[in-house]
Amino acid sequence: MANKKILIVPGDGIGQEVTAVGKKVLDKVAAKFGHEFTYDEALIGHVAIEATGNPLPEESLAKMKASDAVLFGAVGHPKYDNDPSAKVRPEQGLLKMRKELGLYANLRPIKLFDELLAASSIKPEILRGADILFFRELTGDIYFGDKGRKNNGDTAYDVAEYSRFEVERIGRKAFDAARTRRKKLCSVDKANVLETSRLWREEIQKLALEYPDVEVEYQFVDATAMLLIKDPCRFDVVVTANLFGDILTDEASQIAGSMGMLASASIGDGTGVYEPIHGSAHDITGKGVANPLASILSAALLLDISFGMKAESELVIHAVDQVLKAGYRTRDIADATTAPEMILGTDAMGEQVLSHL
Ligand code: GGG
Repeated sequence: MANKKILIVPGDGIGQEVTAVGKKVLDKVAAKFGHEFTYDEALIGHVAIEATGNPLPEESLAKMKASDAVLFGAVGHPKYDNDPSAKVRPEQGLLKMRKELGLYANLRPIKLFDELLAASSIKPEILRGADILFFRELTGDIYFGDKGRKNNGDTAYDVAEYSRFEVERIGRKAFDAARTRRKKLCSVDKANVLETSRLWREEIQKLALEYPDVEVEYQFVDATAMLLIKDPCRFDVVVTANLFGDILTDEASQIAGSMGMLASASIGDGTGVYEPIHGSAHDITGKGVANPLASILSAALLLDISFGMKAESELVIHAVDQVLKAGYRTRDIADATTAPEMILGTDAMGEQVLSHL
């Protein structure tokens, strides 16, 4: 039995809807295993800007630091998309949270549940057995470098920077993970063009000497984008920079059937943050159709990584598997063969998972 403080940070759009379901799953797990989970809530993103003018209020940050883990939803709002001049934006809250909590490693498991082979746009014979663990570096790169305008605003710049220690620490996590899996690591960069990528590759090559049991390959990001679709099963652990990881994992979500299936764990120096890789999806917000499985699977990662509760985490993943085996789908993972009555909304899908816990 364990006492744990979990901070729920729903954020914007469908983040609110899916995080509520993720929390119910944590509640049920606590009851079943005799744990005591206590919860608090905090604001981030657009809802935080509306309430306080700040996308990550100090109060939210303090609560995050004081928690054992954070279950997070999403940030974003369409009103900023067409307003490039907006100085305060929801995503600033997300980046600040990562930096302040030292969350330099973002783990994104791309796991295809067999039942969803038909939901993917990739051919089943290419896809079957795909199981990739991405390590996206999360506190460096072009996201955090100097940015601005010059030449009277007619020229814009974003500077990409990496230091050796930043590559070494995420590289080490990726190599360690590869050792527990199929012992293959692919390091993705653009070393034929970018200086940051050349430093990245140097550091990974140095680390590789410490892990002779791990087979390492180096790929350029453009080739990786192609190989993920052509031959996803060739990959085991993939480690890459912030921007490349952001883009490649959205692409790789199609291996798992939908963005709505992909969970993530952001870890590093402090409190771990667990969230779906999808954003706020305002086009479907309030309609009750968002897929809650990424939030539920994020809760499973939280139990495993932050609390060391392996059995609890596996039970949640098994429950998701059972629900998919029974044929239930949200509309993003339904296909032409799914009967209309098997297509569930957010809460009904959550209830199905809860019924298997
Ligand atoms: N749950 C993920 C989320 O809110 N994504 C929105 C976003 O702005 N993502 C940018 C990033 O992950 O760097």
